[in-house]
Amino acid sequence: MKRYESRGKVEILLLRGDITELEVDAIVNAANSFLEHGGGVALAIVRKGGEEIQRESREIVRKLGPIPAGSVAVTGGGKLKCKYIIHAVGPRYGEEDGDRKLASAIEASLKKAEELGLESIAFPAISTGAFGYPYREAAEIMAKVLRDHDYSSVKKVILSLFDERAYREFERVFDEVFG
Ligand code: AR6
Repeated sequence: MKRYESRGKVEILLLRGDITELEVDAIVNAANSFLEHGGGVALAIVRKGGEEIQRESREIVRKLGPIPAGSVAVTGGGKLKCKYIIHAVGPRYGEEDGDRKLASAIEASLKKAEELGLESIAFPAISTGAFGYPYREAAEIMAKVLRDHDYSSVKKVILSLFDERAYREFERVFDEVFG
């Protein structure tokens, strides 16, 4: 575990492990535009949190259509130890405007948490699994958004890194940006 501070008042924690275990107000999911949670962290969230998360997700897409990369949708947390799941749609690595869309997905998650008046939020490394982003590039984008966000209700941001290499890459980048 490693602890940083953003803007002198917001705690940023890097943790190794499974995001579905965390007790926070909101867990961010690395979703696709159809909110079909078929693999990776999304599947882990539905497996542990229950099918209601998938059902609620489908209902959102049925009503609003697909969620574009860079945007978010919100469902309840099901059986997880969180009030909400913020489904953030990241870009696929190499797609047009990918970096901007990844930054936008992270910023939109934080904005949604502020809008809901939440204090704590946990992110996975969005787009670094099936969507192919190198950890280092994703970490640089994440660190900049967390540094520059205009915080209000959010006091604690956790980054949950699933494997050791992801953790090390994020730590290197976060040491540079926040150290
Ligand atoms: N806790 C924390 N991080 C995790 C967990 C977990 N339980 N499981 C995996 N990761 P991915 P993407 C890490 O593929 O690249 C899905 O099929 C994983 O090691 O989940 O944004 C969706 O439905 C990786 O570093 O998301 C979409 O179709 C990171 O989470 C698509 O994948 C993200 O990997 C989204 O692709």
